[in-house]
Amino acid sequence: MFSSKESFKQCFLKRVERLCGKSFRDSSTLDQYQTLGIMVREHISANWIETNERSRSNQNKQTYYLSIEFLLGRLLGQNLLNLGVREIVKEGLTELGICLEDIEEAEMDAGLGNGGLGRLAACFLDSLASLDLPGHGMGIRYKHGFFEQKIVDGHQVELPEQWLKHGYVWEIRNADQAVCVRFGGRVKMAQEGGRLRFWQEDAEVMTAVPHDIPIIGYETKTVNTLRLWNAEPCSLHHEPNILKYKRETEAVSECLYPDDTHDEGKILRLKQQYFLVSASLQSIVKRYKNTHPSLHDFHQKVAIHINDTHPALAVPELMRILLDEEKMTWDEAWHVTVHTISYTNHTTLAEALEKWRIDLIKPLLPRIYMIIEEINERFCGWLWEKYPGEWERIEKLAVIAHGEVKMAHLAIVGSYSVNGVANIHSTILKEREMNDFYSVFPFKFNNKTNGISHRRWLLKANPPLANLITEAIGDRWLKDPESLLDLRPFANDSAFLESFQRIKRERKQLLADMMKGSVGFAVNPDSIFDVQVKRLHAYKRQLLNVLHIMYLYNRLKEDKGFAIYPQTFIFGAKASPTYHYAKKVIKLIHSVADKINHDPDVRHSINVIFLENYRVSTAERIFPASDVSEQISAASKEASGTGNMKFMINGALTIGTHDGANIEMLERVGTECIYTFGLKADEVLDYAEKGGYLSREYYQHDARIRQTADQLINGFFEGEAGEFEPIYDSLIAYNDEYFVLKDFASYIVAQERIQKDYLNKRLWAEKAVTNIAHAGYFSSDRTIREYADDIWEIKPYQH
Ligand code: 26Q
Repeated sequence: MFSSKESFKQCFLKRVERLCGKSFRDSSTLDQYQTLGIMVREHISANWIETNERSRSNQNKQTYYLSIEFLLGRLLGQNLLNLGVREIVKEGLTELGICLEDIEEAEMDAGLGNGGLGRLAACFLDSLASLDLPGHGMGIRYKHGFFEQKIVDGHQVELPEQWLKHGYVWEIRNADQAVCVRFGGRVKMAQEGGRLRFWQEDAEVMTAVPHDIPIIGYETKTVNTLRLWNAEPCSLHHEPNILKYKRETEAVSECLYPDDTHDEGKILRLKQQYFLVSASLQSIVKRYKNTHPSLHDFHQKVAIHINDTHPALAVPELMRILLDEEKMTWDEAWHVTVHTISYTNHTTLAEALEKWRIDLIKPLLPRIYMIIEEINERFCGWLWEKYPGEWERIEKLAVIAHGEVKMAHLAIVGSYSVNGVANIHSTILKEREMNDFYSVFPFKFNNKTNGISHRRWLLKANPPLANLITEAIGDRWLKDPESLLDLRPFANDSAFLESFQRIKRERKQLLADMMKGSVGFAVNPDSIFDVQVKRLHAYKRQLLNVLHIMYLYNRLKEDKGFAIYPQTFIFGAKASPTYHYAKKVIKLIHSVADKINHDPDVRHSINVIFLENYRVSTAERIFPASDVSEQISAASKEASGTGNMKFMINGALTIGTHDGANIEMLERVGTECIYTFGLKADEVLDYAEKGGYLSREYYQHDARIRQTADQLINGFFEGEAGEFEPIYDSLIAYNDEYFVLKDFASYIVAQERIQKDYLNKRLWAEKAVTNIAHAGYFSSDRTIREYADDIWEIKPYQH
């Protein structure tokens, strides 16, 4: 059906009518999208079946990537590209008077994630399939993904997201493979054949129904699976109040939790975590048992990866299955578990390290809690032998302490590999945050620097730039991203540079057109597009960016001799609904934007734009249109960052701190091609250990800081009095935890370098192309190869 334009057209016309029950003329864009989706699904079905059969046969070792988030975005366009049929489809549709891009726009984003961690999981799935590796995702089919953001009078308002409202063509509901998940009840125990047997009684049972999404590799026959679990009532469960039971069950897969490091732990979140883990492990074990009666060699055929600690209950759940259902001894079960599970840490922020109070976890998961206790006791006993008498050290390492279960400790003790997501992050884990564990298990710790799917973030998001690159160096980079290094000589090639500049200008124009609708005025596409798009969080320091804009405004107003190259500052960010400080920063961005964009003295020099409802599909338009990428976290706080890589591969230059993967970008492109500034990670951490620095001194001694900080509270912004006081206080009264004022002067200098360099358009383009040439290392293909070789020990399918 995709073999030629003609056969596609015929097939498409026929299918629209059959599937939608209307004439082609009357079909809507949504009808056409759904038809095309079904055609793609049918087209790949033989390969999906084949990949599935191979994985069922358990000949190849399989990896399962457990994640509470998968931020897929849209799939149609990427699937067509990966199948190599996008051109045929596009031309065929054009002849039918339809624009493929319009059809692609009809797809809702699958936004089952907050940010970096969830999008990383999605990029990993693309790379696994594209490298023919046997790796599958497992997650939750949230009815509502990450909230939809509306801005009302400069304030964020959250609306429920509805990605399933028209159904979802990419999923197959496999009710026949449903499993039961049990909560609560009592643990029963009896002697049986010389050993203790445990089982649960009076538990609340729910059904986990898998919805499988095919993950189509780029120009390969591999079609892996993302299995998303839906929570549904179970006929086995006897409950007098059926409506209450139904409501409570469905709540488990109702909503994605915001990454709310400020919210108190919610029992429902714990339920979600166990639901994901228990359903996934049961289905993995079931599949393994098709071919292997015993689980003694399970770890040789199965690798289970936990994406942060959210699925860390995989450790006790696998133990439960091996002990209670497979009747293994503790030592056998522990050997299999620790050799099956591997763990990635994504943060060192103390407030983001998960802990669950015993009084929450014990009644909800009584058998799991017993097993965690046993793990803890054995681990502490082992530590006691290793460090006799060192109570303090043992207490720090324990899995259970002070009435709480520490999920990171459980994950480290119960796995064979613990990795950070960029060199500096892994070093901080080893030398500081997890140093005690590193002393105990040095062999578990390793680094896997993050990567992005270059096929989504360049090939799909920026076709003209992808074509230009292919014309220059051929298309090898699509499968071998590090061959983008072949572009290096083109950084001195005038024709190439001019084409690059033309494409960048076109992408900026498109973004300006898109913004016009929402911001109400035409942004100058020749201005510097300076962009910060990411979750809103104090450590990411959107505030530093805003204070710098306020400083520029003040200078432009006060000094008529001061001129700058026009710069448009673009923000996109969602704030967690209960994170009040973050919401104030969103309001501040709007207040600054309002003032500047309406001021005839400055609006031709600077503009400030806030893009509402930032998500994967808008990100795909933003990166190609950016000149400057803001990666300005307080050093040591951003584990890696992945947005930085998406900007880089689209030829934006980074202004950034020595943090996360920025450092590895700098190592590749050199100091001339990246604008670094600010404290180093060690400096930040050393200050933090001593209780911080004296921010008030910076306020007193730097007039630029004083002026902008005072403007937060002195009526400079009309409207609600005292609105930005909490921001002012965070800087002055609470000692500026994230070093905004300390890095301020250095940030201004870096911005001034940008202003100067941008004047030389040719030099700027050379730097941009150098960045693209070195971006191949940051492809998730490289990252996934490293996971496959060093952690999971999996090999590609031989088709
Ligand atoms: C915290 C407490 C209780 C429950 C949940 C959470 C929670 C949930 C989600 C904490 C953190 C997250 C998400 C974290 C995240 O997205 N981290 C980012 O991961 C990226 C991929 O590795 C990195 O590039 C970013 O640096 C990191 O911030």
